[in-house]
Amino acid sequence: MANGSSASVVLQAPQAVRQAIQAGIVRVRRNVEQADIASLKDSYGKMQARSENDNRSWIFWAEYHGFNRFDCWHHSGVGSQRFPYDLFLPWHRAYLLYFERVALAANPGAVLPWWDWTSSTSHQVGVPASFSSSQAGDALASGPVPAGLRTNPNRTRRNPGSPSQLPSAPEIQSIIDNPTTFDDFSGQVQGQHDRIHGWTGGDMGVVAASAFDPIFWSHHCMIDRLWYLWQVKHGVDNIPPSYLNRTLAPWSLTVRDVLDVRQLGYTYGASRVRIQANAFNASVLQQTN
Ligand SMILES: [Cu+2]
Repeated sequence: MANGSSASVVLQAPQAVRQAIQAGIVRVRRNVEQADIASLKDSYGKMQARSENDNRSWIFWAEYHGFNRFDCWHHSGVGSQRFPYDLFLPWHRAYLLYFERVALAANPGAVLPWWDWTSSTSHQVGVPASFSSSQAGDALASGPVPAGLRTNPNRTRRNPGSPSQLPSAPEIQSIIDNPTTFDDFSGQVQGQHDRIHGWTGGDMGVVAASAFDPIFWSHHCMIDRLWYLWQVKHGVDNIPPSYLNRTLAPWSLTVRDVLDVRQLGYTYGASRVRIQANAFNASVLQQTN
């Protein structure tokens, strides 16, 4: 497929998502410990094998975050610019959505799984075993880095801390339960997010390189899930109104567009979900197992 035509496939993805929602079915992002790991590995392997000039490649998508485009939002900033608002959560939600469309195109079973670093398994093994194969070039254990970043080693590396230092489930639950503002919640979640990047170490500890590591996507899936859980508890549209029409550059999606994950065609946890077409308010959603 030529690059030009695959670009339009990716950028028109919300149309396909809309059709899936109108059919009454959305995909379910699962815990890494219950996910379809074989499909994910197949998909990531295909993306990693593509040339970095191919807009369906691993490197092309990772480069939105750090080297060499640096479009990501962290702590009220993009690159060296600072703003009086913080799009960390909505920006990464859009980013995961587009990345997942590419992963699903490579293998329809490659729904992004979340890495629950609070689970008892994580507190024993640290980085999930499925992402820690010692086989050279394993598509979940490491990802390729572009020659412009460095040539040796040409794949990502980690240097994780002790599993006992990972956040506890009660610690994270208290952040979700605590009634507070969106900005305060976002700041607290970013603090935990930073902590996991640092704990994982190696390339995950560096903004320029982190998105090339396959565990990045499941770490951010966990972060997106925490926002989802907070929204279920405190309101889907619980965000300053001035945020709603801000665009999540370089994409044309706005903050309003990404508030309701079920509008985006996915949810967390339940095996099957029915949704009323064009529903925006969470109160009209019906979840079935
Ligand atoms: Cu991150």
